[in-house]
Amino acid sequence: MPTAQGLRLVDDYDVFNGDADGICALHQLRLIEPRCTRLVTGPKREIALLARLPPQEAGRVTVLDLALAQNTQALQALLEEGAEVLYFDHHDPGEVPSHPRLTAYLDQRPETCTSLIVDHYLKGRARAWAVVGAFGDNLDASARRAAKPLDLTEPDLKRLRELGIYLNYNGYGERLEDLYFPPDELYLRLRLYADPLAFIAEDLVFGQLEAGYHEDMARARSVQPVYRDDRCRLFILPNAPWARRVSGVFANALAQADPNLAHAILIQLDEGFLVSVRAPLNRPYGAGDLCRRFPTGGGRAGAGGINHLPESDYEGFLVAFRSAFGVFSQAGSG
Ligand SMILES: [Mn+2]
Repeated sequence: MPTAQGLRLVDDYDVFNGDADGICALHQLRLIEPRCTRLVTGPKREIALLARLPPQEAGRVTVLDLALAQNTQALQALLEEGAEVLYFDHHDPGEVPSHPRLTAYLDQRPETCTSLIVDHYLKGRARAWAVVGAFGDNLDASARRAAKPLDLTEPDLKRLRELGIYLNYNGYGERLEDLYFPPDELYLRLRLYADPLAFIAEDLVFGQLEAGYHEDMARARSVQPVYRDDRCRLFILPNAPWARRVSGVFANALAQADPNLAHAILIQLDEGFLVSVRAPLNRPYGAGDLCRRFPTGGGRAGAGGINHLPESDYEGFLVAFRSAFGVFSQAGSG
């Protein structure tokens, strides 16, 4: 429903990353501050979502879990046309525009995520969903810390962790057709639940994602690394929807199983590769920096990705990955 803002007819928008962290962050916010909005989202890798808004028709815009650096121009355009923007994120923001109508809660520390930033903003009033979002971003220690005051049993905590992983799993894939559920549909379904445990018990989403996750993970686990040393491993997955869906959660699972190792997961595309990098969980630095050395790369300290690594850059990437994390890397010898 458009509302009048001054003399403009505008809509309010919620713009969010289609992974667990983005979806849970929005859900927490709207549980406590309900608002009728248009939803803009996509697969996890679609980051530049602000450009989809019509600047002249945007009123209050809330942005969650999307790197500001990849949205700067669109953000400027929105602000110039009169939009009021509230921004929550934990990725590298680049240069943050200073504007009276922009309020930004940005925190790049590797132990936090957008759901936890929103949780802080809401003073913990939708905490259980923040826990799910943090588990989804593979931040187990932070999620467990946030869950302390909820006094959950270990089995319930484990279910919240699984929900985070499955929601995150659903967000991967290069295109919407790879996903089990479009992220906006997923959000609309979990929006009915203040308690994630009730969602798990009542909505069929959990069971469907659980089955898909285990099937895809079993396939991924049968793949052998093409490069390995004592500090890092590199896997190449085939050009298939299951591989695109599972790559991110597979990387997270590998990182948790061997927290001292760095991992790179490459998915074969028609030409080149889609890349996910995870720094060692015990030393969560350098992943984003490594990925940014390639034209379509980005990310944060602990986790990064390259949307398209041309075949001809493969050797260069392997060298860069090994020197960032491998046996002969500086960090490795230090
Ligand atoms: Mn996130």
